[in-house]
Amino acid sequence: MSEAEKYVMTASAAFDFDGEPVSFYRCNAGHINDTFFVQCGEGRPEYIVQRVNTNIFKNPEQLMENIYGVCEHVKKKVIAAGGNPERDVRKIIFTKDGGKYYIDEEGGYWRAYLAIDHVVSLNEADKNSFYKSALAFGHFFTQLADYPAETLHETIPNFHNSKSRYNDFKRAVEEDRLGRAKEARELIDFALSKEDKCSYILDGIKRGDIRICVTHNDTKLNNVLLDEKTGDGVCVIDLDTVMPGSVLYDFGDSIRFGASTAREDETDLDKVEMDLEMFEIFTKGFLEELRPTMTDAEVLGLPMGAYLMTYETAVRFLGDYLNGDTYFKIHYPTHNLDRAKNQLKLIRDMDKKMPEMEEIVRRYL
Ligand code: ADP
Ligand code: GN1
Ligand code: MG
Repeated sequence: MSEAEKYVMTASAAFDFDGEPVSFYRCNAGHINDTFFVQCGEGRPEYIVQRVNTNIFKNPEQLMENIYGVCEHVKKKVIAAGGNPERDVRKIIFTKDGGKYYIDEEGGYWRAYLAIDHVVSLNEADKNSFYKSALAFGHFFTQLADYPAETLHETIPNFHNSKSRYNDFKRAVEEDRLGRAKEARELIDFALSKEDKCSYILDGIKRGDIRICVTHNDTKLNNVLLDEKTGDGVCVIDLDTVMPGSVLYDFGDSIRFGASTAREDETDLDKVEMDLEMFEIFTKGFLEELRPTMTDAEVLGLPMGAYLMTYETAVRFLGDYLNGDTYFKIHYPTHNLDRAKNQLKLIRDMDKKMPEMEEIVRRYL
């Protein structure tokens, strides 16, 4: 039994569930938190119980304040549009004494949500689900367009600052704490050679033609729940990184994950490519929702958004490998190295396909 599993049932008992928790199973999809589905017996709702990764989210109180604010805001939009506030937005469940967290005896922070029925969270995209995810993430962005951004805490500073990601990576290479750099020299040199690309979004923001809005910042496909039958977007989840950012971040991260022809940790790199048809499908859905509010520079910048979100993820995986795997959950010793190789293969492919990606977005000008 893992460290977190020891506390799932005690933590669950602290929340104001409809029924008493009787069983649980772990969800292995996310790389950050410990996530469990908890059952309360026949005919009772199911719940998501999560131990927050406080190694990463240093201020869980502020984190939950953000999430509560965002969920309440989205809930109002859902109700105004005649939607279902128990399904179309994450429902936070409080503890029996009204708190947003249960703290276990080792200081672990636990929170709970209502689980949503008849939905899927996918790790690989097909055309329909990818298109629907684009509409869902685009719609979520719209729902937050009037959210008071200044009230959001920065849960992870410089989260999508590509330059600072580059610098963190360079530092990890220089420190080479575990002597792992020698086995990844070629990969490291390739990653370091892309330094000049890192200022693209930052320069646009400085010029004012790329706006700062409230963004999700972690829009991979498994962070949106889709209806199991129709594939329609039901609810955007994983709100830990909702912070001010650029629309290019949300577009880019979805492309990085969903428009790849293989999973993020596929080790047969011949299988890893940027699928231009999927790129086009996502672009269509995303811009159907968001084009009217976007600047031309943002539309033109979408391919670089995809490029930089992939690049950031690559150097974060590789940096984490060099640092001794302290950030992302891994399932075997070289998992982060394999993920980095995979993401950098996608970068090589995008280096070739950039003209076609640019051609696709130009149609929306
Ligand atoms: P992490 O930060 O670790 O990615 P998430 O909040 O994204 O944590 O949760 C991890 C995974 O748990 C998600 O990718 C999704 O597959 C699953 N999950 C989370 N909440 C729900 C939910 N309400 N219904 C169904 N699956 C969920
Ligand atoms: C993490 O939390 P999860 O698994 O949905 C990470 C993202 C990365 C992603 C790579 C808070 O997302 O930034 O892009 O892994 N989340 C955080 O798969 O760092
Ligand atoms: Mg997640």
